[in-house]
Amino acid sequence: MNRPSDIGLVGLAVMGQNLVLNMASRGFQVSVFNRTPEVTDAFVAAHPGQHLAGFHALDDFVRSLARPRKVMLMVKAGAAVDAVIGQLVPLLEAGDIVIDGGNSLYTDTERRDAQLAALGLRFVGAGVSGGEEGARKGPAIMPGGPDSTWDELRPIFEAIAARVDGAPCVRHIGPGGAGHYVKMIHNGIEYGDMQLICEAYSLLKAAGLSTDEMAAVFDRWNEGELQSYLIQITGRALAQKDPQTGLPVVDLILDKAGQKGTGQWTLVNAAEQAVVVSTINAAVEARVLSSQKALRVAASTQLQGPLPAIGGDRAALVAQVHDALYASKIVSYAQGLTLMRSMSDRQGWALDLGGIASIWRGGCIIRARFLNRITEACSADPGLQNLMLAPFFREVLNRSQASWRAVVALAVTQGVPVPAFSASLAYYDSLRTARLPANLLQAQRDFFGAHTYERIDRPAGEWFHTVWPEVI
Ligand code: NBP
Repeated sequence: MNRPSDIGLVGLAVMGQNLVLNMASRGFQVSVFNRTPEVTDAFVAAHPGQHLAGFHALDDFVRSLARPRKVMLMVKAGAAVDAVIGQLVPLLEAGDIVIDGGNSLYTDTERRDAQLAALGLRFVGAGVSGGEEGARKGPAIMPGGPDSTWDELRPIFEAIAARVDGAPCVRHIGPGGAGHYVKMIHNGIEYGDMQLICEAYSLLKAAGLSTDEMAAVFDRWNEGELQSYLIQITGRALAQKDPQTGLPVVDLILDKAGQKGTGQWTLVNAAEQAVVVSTINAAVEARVLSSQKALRVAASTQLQGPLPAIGGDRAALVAQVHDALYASKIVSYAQGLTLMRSMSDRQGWALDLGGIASIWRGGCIIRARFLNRITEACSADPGLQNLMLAPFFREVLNRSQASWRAVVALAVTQGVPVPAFSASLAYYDSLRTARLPANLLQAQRDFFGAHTYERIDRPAGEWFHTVWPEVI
């Protein structure tokens, strides 16, 4: 008989298997269970000599765990999580901990947290980022849930998480659904980063760079301020050749983007709080429009516009696109951080934004050199209202804005869609405009609805109404 297991994991698909192997490789004894028992058997058989114990019956699985029991779920988000919780609850005792490591919607996590707390059980929604490789070699982990669970989970999570400069990429994010919420924002930001990179690619392509030349550009960018996992894999993806045709694989991939919903969830939350996340919004909508391939093909023969063919100095264009990408990325992160701050205030979560940026430096898809700068900016000014006003980022934006404008203007005149570049630039310009045309908007509102307005020559909070001429 094995010693009691340190943790149990339910759900042996790609993420679950790799997390288990990660835990076992750190010396933890892990019990595993999968709805389809053949999967459990095959997994355990494929990894002899590891600290693994497979079970076909959930009660045996639960009995094998050290107390307080820690059961981590890596099953499909949604109904499967509720189904597994329903089966586990009668087998658990007060104080046991259920961890949902999937991409669950944070409101579901809040509901489950309350449901289990009422039964004396502890529930932790933990965002796990980094895909298959991250799960195996070290993900970024964003656990929420009650404070009391952190001491219990910390040794395991710190051991399996990615490390950057010796620090593990995990920290207790906050109570309830805070962990899954922050993972959702991480994914929203990931959508923005990916779309911005695709827009840069689209412009370079329109300027006639070959796929290999673009691969070299991304490789070079990965040596500088844009250094990040997504820039790195973009270079690698562009360089990849199809073995059958010898053509670049990217040229053979259908231009229809998929999505699983975390980007849309971010938009819904932003709308609920009236926080602008225009870059993420543009990224989500770009995926939606990409998926309407048949409509786009039909429209391409009916709606007129220039056929993109960007001439001129290529090296200069590459430098400008670099600046536009970096500046837009800063805007996207500024928006994501603003959204997290707003939610933190609303929920009383006390999110540590600098700390969150620091755990995103390793393991996860958006890992990037510049996250250090976000951590620095947040610690230098904990009350920072907008990342774009932190000295480091303000300086980058000020020095990039001319190139950024040139790139967006060029894209517009050439008919190259750059929704995320242009949404980011519009946010930048709106933020730096001391007097927006909302004076006219207020006049319109007062005209048709007597909504009243404040005046620039009177103290704030005094409201006025004009008797406007009648319109028939
Ligand atoms: P999937 O999301 O594909 O889920 C498959 C697992 O869920 C299998 O173990 C399956 O068991 C189990 N399952 C299902 Br489906 N319905 C069940 C039910 N009613 N009762 C019990 N088990 C059930 O796996 P994944 O791709 O490894 O992802 C796991 C979680 O991690 C998801 O929430 C995902 O969004 C998240 N995530 C994934 C990635 C990634 O790169 N894949 C990255 C980060 C986070 P079966 O074998 O019996 O069908």
